[in-house]
Amino acid sequence: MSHVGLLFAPALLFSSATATHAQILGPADPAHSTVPAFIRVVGSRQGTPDPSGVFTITVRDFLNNPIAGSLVRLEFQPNCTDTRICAAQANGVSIDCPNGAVEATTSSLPAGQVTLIIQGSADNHGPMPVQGWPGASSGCIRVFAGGIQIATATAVVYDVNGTSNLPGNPGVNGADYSFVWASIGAVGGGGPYRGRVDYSTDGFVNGADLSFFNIFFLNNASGENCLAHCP
Ligand SMILES: [Ca+2]
Ligand SMILES: [Ca+2]
Repeated sequence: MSHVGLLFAPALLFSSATATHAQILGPADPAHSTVPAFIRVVGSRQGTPDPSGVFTITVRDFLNNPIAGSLVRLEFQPNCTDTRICAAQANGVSIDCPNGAVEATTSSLPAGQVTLIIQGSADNHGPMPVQGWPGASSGCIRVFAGGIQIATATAVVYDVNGTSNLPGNPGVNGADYSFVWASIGAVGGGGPYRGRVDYSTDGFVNGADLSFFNIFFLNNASGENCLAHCP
């Protein structure tokens, strides 16, 4: 019996060490995880998501160890009141449409990272109020990893009238330019900050944002967008 006990002892030790290691790798720590402060919600061209919308989230624990296999969830609703994500997203991005959220899992190589592009629109259309169309300020996207909120991010949106898209009506076009121009003018005239038009991602809305939008517009990589959106 004693021989059997000796034979099993190393296996028990290894098992104990593995369990301890697994406990160290979690949970996600907001202070050590990395999330961009601004996330660009874009369209597509010939079915390919606009690469200018790409961003990376890195999930780490309190010892700065990257966590692979962590489920990252970005909740646009209920706080991003003027953003509507597309009902279908690119490969690797799952969608919880009724709750206005997307999900993806961090990889093991590079460890703890997930790289995404999120497609969607804003829902401005019709006559603009003097103060500009209503919408979210900063930090409306809530970002979770493994069920723990690790950050918030501001949603920047280019297809500002996208929920009124019809077949044959492109994503980002001259109509959006006019809407953006008017929105920025409304903020300049005393209206509240709207994250969707902060294209320079500096926390302010002014003429510089129109220049940044123009560069994006001329690049024409979001000239198409989805017709079906989530709530
Ligand atoms: Ca549009
Ligand atoms: Ca800005």
